[in-house]
Amino acid sequence: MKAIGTLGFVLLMLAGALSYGQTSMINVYGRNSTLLNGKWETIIDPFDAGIGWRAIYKDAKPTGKNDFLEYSFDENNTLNVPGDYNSQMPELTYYESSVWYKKAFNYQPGKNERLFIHFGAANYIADVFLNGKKLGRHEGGFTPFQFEITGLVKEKDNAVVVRVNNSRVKNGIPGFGFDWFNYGGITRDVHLIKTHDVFIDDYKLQLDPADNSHITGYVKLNSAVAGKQVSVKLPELKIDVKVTTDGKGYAAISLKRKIRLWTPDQPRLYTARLSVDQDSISDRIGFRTIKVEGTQILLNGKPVFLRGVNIHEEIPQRKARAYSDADALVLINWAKELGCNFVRLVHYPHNEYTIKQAEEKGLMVWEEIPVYQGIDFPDSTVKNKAALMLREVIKRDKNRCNVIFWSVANETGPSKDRDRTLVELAKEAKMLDPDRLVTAAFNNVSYHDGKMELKDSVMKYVDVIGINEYMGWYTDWAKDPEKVQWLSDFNKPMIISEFGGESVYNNKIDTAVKASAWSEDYVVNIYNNQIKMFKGIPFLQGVCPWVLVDFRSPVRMQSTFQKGWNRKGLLSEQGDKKKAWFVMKEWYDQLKKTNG
Ligand code: GCB
Repeated sequence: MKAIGTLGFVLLMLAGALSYGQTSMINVYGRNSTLLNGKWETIIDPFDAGIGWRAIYKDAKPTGKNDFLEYSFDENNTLNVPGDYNSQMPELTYYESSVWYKKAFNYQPGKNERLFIHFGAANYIADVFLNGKKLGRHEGGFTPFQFEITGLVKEKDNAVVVRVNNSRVKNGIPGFGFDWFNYGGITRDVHLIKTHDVFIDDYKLQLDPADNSHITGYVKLNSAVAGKQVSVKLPELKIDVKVTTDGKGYAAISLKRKIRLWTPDQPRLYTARLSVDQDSISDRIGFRTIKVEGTQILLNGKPVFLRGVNIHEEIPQRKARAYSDADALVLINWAKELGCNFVRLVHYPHNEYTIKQAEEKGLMVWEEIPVYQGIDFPDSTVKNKAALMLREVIKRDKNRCNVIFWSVANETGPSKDRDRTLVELAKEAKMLDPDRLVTAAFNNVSYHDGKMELKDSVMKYVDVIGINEYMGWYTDWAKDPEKVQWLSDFNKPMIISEFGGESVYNNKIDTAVKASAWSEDYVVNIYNNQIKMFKGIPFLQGVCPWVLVDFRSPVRMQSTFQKGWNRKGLLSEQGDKKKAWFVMKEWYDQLKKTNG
């Protein structure tokens, strides 16, 4: 493993002190695991009264006739896991507080077996208990965590109790305010993972950035045992080798093969199987390189233009957070239909199904941590929380070859504390994953006399600059779009990571009512103008319309058109294609023809 620098070490230590959940082992879906999904019994606790003397986590039962317990889990009050709680009961629609969950399970331990409980994500703070004992806490709504429960678990009637609280917190990531729906609950799969004493905690397999026929990487065991033989097999490449761990339980992998590279047109993946003793893990791995050279982005050594779209993790027709493979398919298929080769998954790490569907279908991915507008940068805990999330998502997804960017922020206003935090996060991402690109979405271009100037000292520290600009919507054009001149001192690729405008599906221009706002034609005009402008930006290497589909947002309170929805979707909340969809699709189809 690459040595971690002092900064990394300090961040890891501090982050460890904040979150008592263990960082999740990699690739739960490729392990010996069972799902603990389904109906969980629940208690709704708006005042957080269950943590004090009521001690809901003890899951107590009345001991006699005069024992009037003021709570009880029971089979008549259940919620589905995975799934946000807001969409499951009308009275929870705008709920932002605690819900207690309980699931009973039995377990037959095997010899030398270890057991872990693993949560794909719970928004925002989760406190986890097993049989009345606290296992720990995890903060952050979009990254995985786990607890070892070997030795605590019984053969019968185990009760895992989780308090999930989705209150927005000032020093949270994200902070108090954000433009999406605050779905709370156990929003992703829960697994029980069985391992043996020694198991593979982490691994990486990738292409050497300097040599397309060289697979490099490592395997890392859960414990620092030397001399363990780890088998690495990729049958389609006729790889069947053994590597031996050093005193840190780490073994490097280095193999020469002729490989068919992963590309958006031919997203080739290879089955990989790693094992040590009786413990094994399987994955599907793709190989590609991603680099920046001057103002170009090179995929497998060739310049690529990113035809993207922004996606939130929501199924609008269900007014719910997306959580399953079927949900992932809906979102990813829409992006494919639009002609994309790239998706920006905003503004937080999405579930693994989505990343994998994108990988299989040939979509490159921008992953982001929720360092969003309104973050409380002066609070000293904020940087550590953000660093921990970054570490959790990089650990989880570093083998997904379609992930090309780690984004450390979206639209944060410059200040000493912000600058320091973002620079450290960018360095941290590079240190943890040196061969991927680091980016961030900035919104502070200065527009004057028809000139757009990239201005943010942090731009120096990212590989690719993302710019969110809303010309024609939040900002006036002031000049013909094709004449807008973009200026950058950075000699780096730029992506327009957001642009667009709001319209209601089928809303025709009504000039009698104010201007022509909220109409589809108004937004078509924005898109046409944007495309005219894009054609003249020399260092532009990709665009991402905001946003694939209308999404729920409590801050969108306009009562005739928005009604609680951000209407900048290319699709309506029912999936109807708005006119702007066709503008984008036509341009993307042309680009594909000319650029491949
Ligand atoms: C932005 C934000 C995005 C918002 C969007 C909007 O710049 O990054 O989260 O939803 O603008 O619609 O205003």
